[in-house]
Amino acid sequence: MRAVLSIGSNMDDRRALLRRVHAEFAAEMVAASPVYSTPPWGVTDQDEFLNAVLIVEVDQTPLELLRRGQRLEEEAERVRVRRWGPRTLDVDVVTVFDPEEVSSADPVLTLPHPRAHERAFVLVPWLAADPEARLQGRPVGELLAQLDPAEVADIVEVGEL
Ligand code: PH2
Ligand code: MG
Ligand code: MG
Repeated sequence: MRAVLSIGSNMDDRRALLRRVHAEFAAEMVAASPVYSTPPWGVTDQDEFLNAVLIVEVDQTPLELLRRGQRLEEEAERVRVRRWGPRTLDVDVVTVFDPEEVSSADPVLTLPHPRAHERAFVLVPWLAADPEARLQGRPVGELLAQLDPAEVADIVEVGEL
C-alpha cells in the first residue's frame, strides 16, 4: 500500500530527528517534501516546528505502519506531556491508498487523519511532494485554498530533509 506520512518535531535537534524517519523509510520512499518551519498549531505557546511529508510504498498494514512510526517516536524519547504539546518526534499516518483511499473509523488509527484537511503544515509539504495529491478525492491545492492565506504563508521552506 502507499501511505502519506506527516512528520514533525519541535524539540532537540529537529532536523536530525526528521532525517531518522527519512532514513527508516529510505528503501520504500516514493517522494519526500522539503523541510518546512511551521508555527505551532492548536497549542500555540510552544516552539516552532519543523514538518515534512513522506510518501512511502510499504508491504504492511496501516496498523503495522502506525506501530513502526510509534517505535521511531519512542526511539526519539518522546514524552507525551499534553495533547498537541511539544514533542521530539511525531509520525502521523495522513492517508493510505491500497489501491483506493482507505477509510477507517478505528479510534486507534482513523483514516484519513481527521484534521489533515485543515492543517497547512500537512497540506503544503504534501503538495510539494506530490503535485497531484488528493485527499478523499479533493485536490490538496483546493483544500489549501480554503485555509486562511496567512496561515499558509507562515509555512516556510527551510531546505531539504
Ligand atoms: N502537531 C501537532 C499540534 N500542532 N503544529 C505544527 N506546526 N506542526 C505539527 O506537527 C503539530 C502542530 C499535533 O500532532
Ligand atoms: Mg500529530
Ligand atoms: Mg501523532
